[in-house]
This record gives sequence, structure tokens and C-alpha cells, in this order.
Amino acid sequence: MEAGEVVIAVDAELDRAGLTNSRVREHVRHWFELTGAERLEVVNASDDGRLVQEALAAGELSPAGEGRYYSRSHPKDTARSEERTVVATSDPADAGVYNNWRPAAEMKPLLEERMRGASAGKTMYVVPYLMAPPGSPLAGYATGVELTDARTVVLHMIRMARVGVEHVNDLADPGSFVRGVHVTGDLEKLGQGTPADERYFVTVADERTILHYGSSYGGNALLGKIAHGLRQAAYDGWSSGRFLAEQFLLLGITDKETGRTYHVCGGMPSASGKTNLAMTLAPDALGDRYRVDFYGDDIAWLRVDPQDGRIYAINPEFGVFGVAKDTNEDTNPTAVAAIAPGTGTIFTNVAYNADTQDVWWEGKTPQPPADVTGWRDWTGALVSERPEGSDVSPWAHPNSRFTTTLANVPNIAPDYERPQGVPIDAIIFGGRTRDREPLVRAITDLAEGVYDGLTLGAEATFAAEGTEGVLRYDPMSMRPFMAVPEGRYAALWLEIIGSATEKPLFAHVNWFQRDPEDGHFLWPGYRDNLRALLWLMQLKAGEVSGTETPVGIVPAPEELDLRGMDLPAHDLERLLTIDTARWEQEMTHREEHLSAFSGLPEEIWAAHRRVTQALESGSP
Ligand code: GTP
Ligand code: SPV
Ligand code: MN
Repeated sequence: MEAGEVVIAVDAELDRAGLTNSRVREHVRHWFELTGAERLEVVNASDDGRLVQEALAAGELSPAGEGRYYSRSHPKDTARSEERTVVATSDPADAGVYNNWRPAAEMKPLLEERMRGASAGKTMYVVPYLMAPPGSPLAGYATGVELTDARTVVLHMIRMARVGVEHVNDLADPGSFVRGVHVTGDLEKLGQGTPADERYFVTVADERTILHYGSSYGGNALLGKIAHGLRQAAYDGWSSGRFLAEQFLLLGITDKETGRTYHVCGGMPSASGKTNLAMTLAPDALGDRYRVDFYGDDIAWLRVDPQDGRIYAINPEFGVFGVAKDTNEDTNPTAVAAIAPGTGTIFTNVAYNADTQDVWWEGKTPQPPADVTGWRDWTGALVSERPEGSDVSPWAHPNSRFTTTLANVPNIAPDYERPQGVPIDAIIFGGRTRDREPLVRAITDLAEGVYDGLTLGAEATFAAEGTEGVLRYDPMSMRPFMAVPEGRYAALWLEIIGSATEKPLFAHVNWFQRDPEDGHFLWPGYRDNLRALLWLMQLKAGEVSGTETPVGIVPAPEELDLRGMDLPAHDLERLLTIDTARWEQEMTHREEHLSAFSGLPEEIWAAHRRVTQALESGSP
């Protein structure tokens, strides 16, 4: 097409769709021309049914029973890539330890070069979206437009964000939207994971522009969720000084006896149990008394409300992009219901049987289907044709996922779309450690709570990935999404939470402690995790006092409600004991970890020294 024809064609589609925002129209014209796409299509959520039919016809989706779908991503494209992710700005002072900062002036031309002509022959979809409940005080930071050349990405966006032209047409400042561009590229030829890797996932944070090239999977391609909802929002929260954007779950607990409701949010590193905890049901023995409401499983934005001075949180997302592995009736019954027939769920990279339209993943049932006829693993290979002896590899990719909307989750909170969000009573950090960390320890001091978040970590999962007993630190579970230097990030935490008139209680939880002899999990986890949170709420209400230790308050054994549980006394004791020698070892690693961050507030160092001294003197 000639330049003049492009303008006419683009304008015709934007007019048809009623997309009137002139700044959005400019954005679309510019990138449509640069990427060389052949057709343009503006998307609203109501287009879902038709787009699903088109995707089925094109073989991008397969039917997985009534109203459910299956997709397979390119085998070289199955997870977020941290090495290829960059935060760019024009100020070198924005460089931190984890944000992979690069100059915007270098990255933008680089991405333009890769994207030029790269959508030739494809449709460019225009996806206007909102990452917030409508009417939220933070809505000004939540509007975006993703341009993408992948139909499956559109279908995921419709489930994960609120999608429609109304979100951009009525902006008070027409230019105040995040400009997202996603170009898939030739996935076969991008050298993924090699020195010649051509992929780039760039957030130009001071221009509110997101340019992602070289993937069509998850956070690499759905720009609303991770790139906007976490990286861009964390930058905007810092530059405005108004809010925190965190990889946090968000839930409510109601005590039906007293009528009291508490709201808890918190971070756990990726694949460490946020979805499971956020969707949890009360254990059967406690179900008559407590109800858990689900708000969100991956992102929360936190701000201080000027009305009552409390911290309020929203979940900016519209759906759940959950880990499939080990999801079953016992571990997560609400997730099982949320992905049932009729929910519109899209499964990606699980195992699939085209004959029965069934899906399976490790942990869905204790054993894989006995009759392997028709079953293909996540790569598309027939399980029945696996060569003898090589049948050990999982049928589903370990990062295979389901995508469903929040409204499908049976215990979704009745007020989940409340614009101002919900007041936060506690902020928890959940590590993944086999020793040292007790089941739960509460922290009442603000600086010590923030310090605890900054030293959050998970055990290295492969022997090669780290040294035994040394954590892979993941501050507040934001390591892959950090947008600003860590010192500034910590200062913003102290400032925002510090300005609340009613401070949330902090706590560290760990469901993963193991017996040093036989390696079994000391705590059964999953639904029983609620018991630790119930103790925390009682502590907050002054109904229990726990035991003071150098690293926080742990429950006295009799304070935990263990009704209906069969926990050996010996395991319980271990779960609540502080191993001082191991902790002192950990303090040395922490010192090294924190020293890498320039400009870390003195309050954080003071908290570190206080905890170190308390451990040395053996007194709380
Ligand atoms: P992202 O979506 O990647 O950010 O992850 P997430 O934090 O939401 O992880 P998710 O809840 O999906 O949990 C991932 C893994 O942790 C699964 O393999 C779960 O089975 C396991 N897991 C979750 N809760 C528990 C628990 O209480 N105990 C044990 N032992 N494992 C758990
Ligand atoms: C995570 O990896 O933490 C996710 C999945 O939540 S993705 O959206 O792919 O980043
Ligand atoms: Mn996540």
C-alpha cells in the first residue's frame, strides 16, 4: 500500500469501530505502517465469540470440551524471558540491579528495526484496555492500547484485561494511555536462548511505551498484565509518588461468627503459591466459621486513601493466568471450577487429546490417563509413539497455564470491582525455603517489614542454579518486574505505607519447610495455609500475643487453630522454632544482597542491624 492508501484504510477501520481518540489513532497509523501489517482490526470484548471461531478455523485453537479451548505455543516460546527484558529511559540514574536498564535512545531504534515489516501479511489487532476496576482512583495509570499481530494474544487479553474502545475514547487527557506494540516475529528463527537471541521485551518507562518483539506467550506478549500492570505501573507509581504496583495476591477473610472481614495481600516469587492461596477454601473443619473471598492472584496496586488514611488495594487484572501443574480438587477446588466446561478457558501447553477433546497435566490426577490413545504431549508428539525409556518427560510443560476470567472463580469477592479497592490489614511475604523460615512470623515495625520484603527469596530450584542454602533473592517478589532502582523502590515503600494512619501488619510465611531427615513437608500446605493467616488476624485484633523472637512474633503452639488436622507434635514444634545458627548465617548473605543496592534508605540498614543484634544477643 502507498502511504496515502494506508492512512485511508486505517482511518476507515478506526471510524467503523468508533475509536475517536486522536492520539490513539496516531499511534495506530504509525505502527501499522512501520510493521507492514496487511489488515487492521479494532477489538472489543464482544468480539470474543467470532475471534474464537476464526482461531478454531485457523487451527490456532482446538476445542477442549464445551466452551473451552486448547492452544500450543511454539516450543521455543514457553515462558517469560528475564534476560531479554529491559527497562529503558533517558536517564542513566534509573539503572538498578534488577531492571536491566538501557538508554531509550538505543533501544527504540533497535526495536523499530526488528519490527519494521515484521507483520507483513498479518492482521494488526488494536486492543484498547483498562488495567483497573472502572472508576478507580488509579484509573489514570491504567489505560493502554496494545497493538498485536497474534489472534491468540487478543483472546488472552480479552480474558486478562477489560477490553473495549470505551476505555480510550473518554480519556480526560487523550494522550494518557500506555502505547503497547507486540510483534511476534519468526519464532523458528530468533535464536532463543543463544548468544544470537533476537528477542527484546522493552518498557520505555518514561515514555509509557512498551515494545515487545519475539514471542507470543504469556507476559512476553500480553502487554497489559506484566509489562503495564507491573513494570510500567511500578515506574508510574514511583514517578507520581502515589502508589505501589506489586506482584501480589489479594484476598479477604470473613469470620462469620463475629462478622469481621480482613483483607490480606502479599508477594511470593513466581510459581510459589499465589494463585493457590488467593483462591483457597477454608479447611473443611473451619468452613462453618470462615469464608475466603478471592480478589486477585498476581498483581495488586496499593495506595493511601485520603478519606480514612488506610492502605487500599485493587487487582488491576480481569482474569487469571494460572499454573496448571498440580491443580486438582484437593489442592485448588475453586480453580478447578473456574476452568470447568462453559467458562471460555484457554489451556496452553498442557497435554491434549483431539479424539476426546480432553486436557491433562501433571498432578491433575495422580496417574496420567491409562489409555494413551490420541494423547499428545505439549510439543504435539503422540505419547503412544514415545520411544521406549524416554517416557519420563512430563506430558504438560511445567509452565503450562490456564486462562480464565475472575468472574469464573466461585469464591470471587462480591465487591471485586469496587473502584477504590479494599483496605489492607496485612501484607505477607512468602518464601520457598526448606529450613530456617517458620510457618509464620509477624512483624509490627514498618522498616523491618519492608526489610523482610526486600530479603524475600526462594531456594534455587536446580542444583546448578545456586549454592545450597543460599536463596535466590526476589525483593517483594518483584525481581523480574523491577522498574526503578531498588533504593528508590524501598524509599517509596517506606513513604507510602509510612503515610497510612492505620498501618498494615507485616508477616513472612513459609509452606515449604521440610524434615531434615526424610525430607517430607512439615506442613501439609494448600487449604491448611489459611490457619496461619487466621492466627495473624487474631494477632492483629489483639486476641493472641504469640511468642516474641529476634525475627518477629511466632504463634504459641496452642494459638494455631488445628482442628481437623493431624499434625505430629514434633513437626509443629519445628514449624514454629527459630534456628538461630541458620539465621545468623542468613544475615551474612542478606548483607551482601542489600549492599548491591545503591541509595538504600538508612531505615532499612538500621532494621538489618537490629535483627542481627537481636539474633546475636538471643533476645527479641
Ligand atoms: P505465577 O503465576 O508464576 O506468578 O505463580 P504463583 O505464585 O501464582 O504460583 P501457583 O499458586 O500457581 O503455585 C505454583 C506451585 O506451587 C504449584 O506447583 C503448587 O502445587 C505449589 N504450591 C502452592 N501452594 C503450596 C503449598 O501450600 N504447599 C506446597 N508444598 N506446594 C504448594
Ligand atoms: C509469572 O511468570 O510470574 C506469571 C506468568 O505470572 S507471566 O504472565 O507469563 O509473566
Ligand atoms: Mn506472576
